[in-house]
Amino acid sequence: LPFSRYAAQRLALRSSRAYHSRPSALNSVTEQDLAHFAKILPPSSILSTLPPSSASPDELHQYNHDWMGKYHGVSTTVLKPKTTEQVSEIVKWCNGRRIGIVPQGGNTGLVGGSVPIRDEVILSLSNMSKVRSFDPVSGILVADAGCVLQSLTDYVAPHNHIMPIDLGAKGSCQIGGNVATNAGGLRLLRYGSLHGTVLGLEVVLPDGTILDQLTTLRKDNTGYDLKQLFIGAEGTLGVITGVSILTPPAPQASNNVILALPSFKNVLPLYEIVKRQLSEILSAFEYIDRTSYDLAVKHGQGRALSDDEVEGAACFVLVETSGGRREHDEEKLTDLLESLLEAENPLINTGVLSQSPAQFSSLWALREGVTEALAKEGKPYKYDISVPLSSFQEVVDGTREHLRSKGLLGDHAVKHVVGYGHVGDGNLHLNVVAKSYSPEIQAALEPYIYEVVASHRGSVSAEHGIGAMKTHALHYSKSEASIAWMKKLKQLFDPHGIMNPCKTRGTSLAKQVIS
Ligand code: FAD
Ligand code: 2HG
Ligand code: ZN
Repeated sequence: LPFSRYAAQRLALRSSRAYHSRPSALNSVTEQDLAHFAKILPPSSILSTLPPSSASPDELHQYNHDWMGKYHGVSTTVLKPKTTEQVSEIVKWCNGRRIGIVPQGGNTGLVGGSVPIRDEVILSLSNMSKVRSFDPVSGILVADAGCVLQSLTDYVAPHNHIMPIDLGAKGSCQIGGNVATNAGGLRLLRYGSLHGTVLGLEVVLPDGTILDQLTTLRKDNTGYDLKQLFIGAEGTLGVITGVSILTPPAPQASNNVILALPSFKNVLPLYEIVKRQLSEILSAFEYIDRTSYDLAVKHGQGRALSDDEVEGAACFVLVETSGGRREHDEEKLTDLLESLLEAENPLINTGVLSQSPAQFSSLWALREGVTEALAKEGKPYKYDISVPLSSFQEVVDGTREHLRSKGLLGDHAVKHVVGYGHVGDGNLHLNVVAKSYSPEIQAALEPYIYEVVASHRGSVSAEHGIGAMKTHALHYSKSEASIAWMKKLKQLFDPHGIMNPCKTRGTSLAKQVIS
């Protein structure tokens, strides 16, 4: 569709939406509720500002505020169950009393989905952190949802396995949170999405029913694959309490190289060559523009390349190989580098090959550390979008020019507009780093960016989800029929709207919590 018609259709949809359950229909936690929770959980698993607990609001701060400091809730009560049965009892009670629940993992989500809109109960999974079983032959791991991703990586490592997912937040995010957001991360190119690697889930439904789908079977075609509904549902359909996941064998050899490019135009032809030459050993192809690189270095993420190496670089690509034989992989990578550098019109200025495990990690840190660097530089507005690869740069430059035209570019307002991301997955992270969050910048960015995405028939959320941030933007990427069926499913699973209210298909209320 030409953009104007497409946008007009979308706008019409927007005004026609009605929601089943509004947060105002939900109740606040009372002292009586707390007394009931005390029958389910020991005192050490309840944190509440209500009597008799009387914790200070400071003690609840880390649960009420998100990783970016952009979304804020005012929950009075955090519950930390240890067992699935306890989760079930809590959820059943909240359903009967119409109390909203926000499931919370590591609280590293980037769309405001993990913190309350108002004063919903926060159900933290962090006390559910046991590995239930691991089969070193099949590589199938069954774990509590609250296991931290890094701890699972460490658990399977001695068995020569790795987790199929890896991301910068691995030290804090939990496997349940990863599944709830269908997190993508740095290994998706090689191992695919969690829709493929998750074999089974245990979920507590909004009425307290424990849905045991924790199978360890690779193949099971007995009817609907219900677990898929909870992967990426962002806690709006139930609480994930257990995860069965296929862990791949650890590669025998991993190498990486960072390539400096004179222009973004060279990224796509480079990707084609790299795919062709490295074929089965290519495991990541990640992009960072020059400003992202400079900010990563400025804020201590990874070791800077030398002045010669970065001279004239407009952007960088990090290529990783994972294979079965070190000499074979190194030879392939060296051949690739040689052919790139010796080409008549080289696509790259230079390439830096890691020579040790420390250098390997340091090169990765330049890419993985961008998110943290941007948070140190200012207040980031994050747009994780799917658009055609060829448009990555145009979208970043267009946004910068748009902000300039509004007089918002400069140290007083927007300091940087940067692009980085997962080229191999067609996923651009467009970040706008501001001095502070402000209504003027927000109004300049939205719906501008969503309209650009819609004009490319792209996705407003490639991997981080909808959360509280994009509830009003779903229609830019989903058809009216899709949204209608999402609503029907939500109504079916959660007729009282207690599970993560106002998220994913929420109300404009969600916008008001942005500071
Ligand atoms: P939370 O932030 O606690 O919650 C996220 C959502 O899931 C919320 O809606 C919450 O209600 C729901 N939820 C959490 N646990 C459960 C549960 N057990 N049952 C039901 N619902 C639940 N994301 C990517 O996709 N790729 C990346 O590469 C990536 N890199 C990141 C790097 C950094 C430095 C940071 C800070 C974030 C990054 N993220 C990335 C975003 C975030 O880490 C992921 O979305 C992660 O999967 C969230 O896990 P969590 O345990 O922190 O979940
Ligand atoms: C990444 O790919 C994460 O590094 C975070 O998805 C992206 O900071 C972001 O916007
Ligand atoms: Zn990402």
